[in-house]
Amino acid sequence: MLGIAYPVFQGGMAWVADASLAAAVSNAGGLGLISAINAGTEAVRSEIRKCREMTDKPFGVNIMLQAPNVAEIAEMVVEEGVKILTTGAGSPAKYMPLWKEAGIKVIPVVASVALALKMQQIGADAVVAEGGESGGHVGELHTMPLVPQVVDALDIPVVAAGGICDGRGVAAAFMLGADAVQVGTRFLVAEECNVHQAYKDKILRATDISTTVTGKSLGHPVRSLKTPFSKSLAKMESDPTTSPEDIMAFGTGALRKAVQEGDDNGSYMAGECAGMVKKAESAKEIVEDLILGAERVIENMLKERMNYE
Ligand code: TUI
Repeated sequence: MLGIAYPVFQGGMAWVADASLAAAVSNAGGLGLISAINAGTEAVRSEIRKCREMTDKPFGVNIMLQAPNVAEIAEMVVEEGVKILTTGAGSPAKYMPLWKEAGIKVIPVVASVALALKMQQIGADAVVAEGGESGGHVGELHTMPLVPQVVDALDIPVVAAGGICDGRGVAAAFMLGADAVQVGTRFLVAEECNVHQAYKDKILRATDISTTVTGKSLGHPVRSLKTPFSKSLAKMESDPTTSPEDIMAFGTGALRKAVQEGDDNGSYMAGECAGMVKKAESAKEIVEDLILGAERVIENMLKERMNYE
């Protein structure tokens, strides 16, 4: 459907996923995605043009639907001839006619069966079913129960996301019925990923219990690394004298500060599998490890687990 060699999407991580990372993943045979949350519509336009110079392979753009300039971005991607879109943090229903008219493959990220069904009904080409193991804005369900329920409910392809970080996770996603996977956290440390070195170091040092979810009280649950910032945020949320506006103000701009400045008062969004990310590699090495690792465990499974000769 998308013209990619391997069923691996790179997450369209806000402030992180630029032309450099997206082109590297697409050149490796996966689907690179540029995040449209960035320094404005024109900056995203220029990343799209840059990416096109860096790869002749398919790539896409991720649109975060709560972005203030989302209507402008929705038009801009059509003008730029973008062929593949993913969306997150809401329903893209309003923009569907425009994008379908332009022949764009639209792949919304969903966190429930209800939204997945609605997306299929309004013409989505596939969905990404994202579990709460993911970094960033998360839903309530987790990958293991979410993916098979979405697969059973839909006729269109399903991409599994949330907690997938190596070949075992890719194989597990296929076992759940997914047609492809989306991986974010592991690409944070890719050589072609332009986040601040302090961000990469925090991911490389993370353990299994290094992430936490804040923002539930605001209706914006976000998974990030435990830092002084996340602890302050959690404390504000449990303090009845702190208003939601104060908490919002405290969180505003925190992701950008982490990504660009490596600031300790930033929000280091990351998935639960941060503890499995042990070394910096090229995007190509990551894509190959995901695919070859999956092949290896799938091939050995019947022999090792089911006593087949
Ligand atoms: O969107 C994401 N992950 C994100 S967006 C983001 S940007 C941000 N920046 C600062 C603060 C907070 C966020 C960081 N990470 N993932 C896709 C995703 N979409 N996960 C869950 C959902 C979702 C949840 C509910 C999609 C739709 C939905 O339904 C609500 C509705 O409107 O029906």
